[in-house]
Parts: sequence; structure tokens; C-alpha cells
Amino acid sequence: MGGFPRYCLQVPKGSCMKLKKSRVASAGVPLAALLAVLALAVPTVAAAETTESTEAVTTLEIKMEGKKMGFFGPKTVHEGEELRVVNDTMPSMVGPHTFSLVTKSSLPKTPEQRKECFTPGKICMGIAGWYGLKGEEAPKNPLVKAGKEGWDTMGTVKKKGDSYFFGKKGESFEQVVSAKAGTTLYFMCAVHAWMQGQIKVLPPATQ
Ligand SMILES: [Cu+2]
Repeated sequence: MGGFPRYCLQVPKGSCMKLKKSRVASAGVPLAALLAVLALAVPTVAAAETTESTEAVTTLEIKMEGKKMGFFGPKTVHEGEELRVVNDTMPSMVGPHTFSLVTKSSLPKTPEQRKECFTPGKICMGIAGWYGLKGEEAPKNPLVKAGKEGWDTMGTVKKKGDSYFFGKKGESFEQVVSAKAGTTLYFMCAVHAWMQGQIKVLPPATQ
């Protein structure tokens, strides 16, 4: 388990995904575990779409789905709700992750941008900088707070955003969505630049 290693940047193109695929295949995900995940996912989605639930928690999972590793979960969350992120991958296989709010224009869009993400002046290294890191070590404090308490601030290569560093499997972190309704929060992982997503903030749920 390390810090911000350039897992997929240090190896020839393609071999990173192949490596992960074979390791995941050999590890074998029990069907029961997958079913449990599916069973959990259904009520989460349902809760996000109704206004009846109280103390709703919206959960984004960091996991493998087939060959694709990424953030999976609902596309909307209510202002004032808890947004939880859970890491279901093994750091010993795929490295750590960050869930980092970044501005839309900061997201690496092309393969070239993703490849160069962890270099000076680029967003992945910028996120490491939010943690006060210059290289690939793990941060002492996994949480970077910016703006108001909770998830609200999308950062750039120069400006801090809200971020959490996941160094362990099963690790979970949640805090309130303090971004205003109407905002779309964009996020990415600083270790795996292709792990990106967005979630739209809806008006506070009426209870
Ligand atoms: Cu990642």
C-alpha cells in the first residue's frame, strides 16, 4: 500500500489493465458477494429517487465491474444528504484511490491527458499537492477540506478541492453534501486518472 504511485503510468500501455484483469480473475469474486452488492445497490437507488426517506445516505462504490474499475452509484444526491464513498478494491492489487472533487475542465479527457496526469502542472499531481505531497507517498491525513464543511468545493491543479484518500479495502468515508442544489459535482481519482464521475445535486429532500 503506497501513496500516489503511478501504477498504470509506469508500465507499457495496456499491460496495466491486463494485469488487473488476471489478478481479479484469479482472486475470484464469490457470486454471493456480487449478489450482496446488487441487493444493497437497489435500495440506494430507490432512496435517491424518492423524497420519503429520512437520513438518506447516497453511496458511491469504488469497485471493479467486469474489467472496468471506477466509481459506481447514483447520478443524483440531495443537498444536505450524506454522500458516502466506499472502497471495494484491494490496494495491494490496484493501488490506493482518491475521491477528489475537481472542476469539470480539470478532468483529463484524452488518453494523452490521462497518461500525463501525474506530472507537474497536471491535475493528478495537483491533487497530491492538495495533501501537501510532492511525490508518491501516502498522505498523513486522508481528508482534504476546502470551502464549507462537507462536499462542496471542486479544485483545480492550483486550488484545493474536497478529497478523501482510500488506502484500505472496505474503507468508507461520508460527509454531508453542502454544495448548492443545481450544482453538478465532478470527481476523479488521482491515482487512476480514468476513474471519473459526476453527481448532480438536487434540492434538499422534503421530509
Ligand atoms: Cu483509483
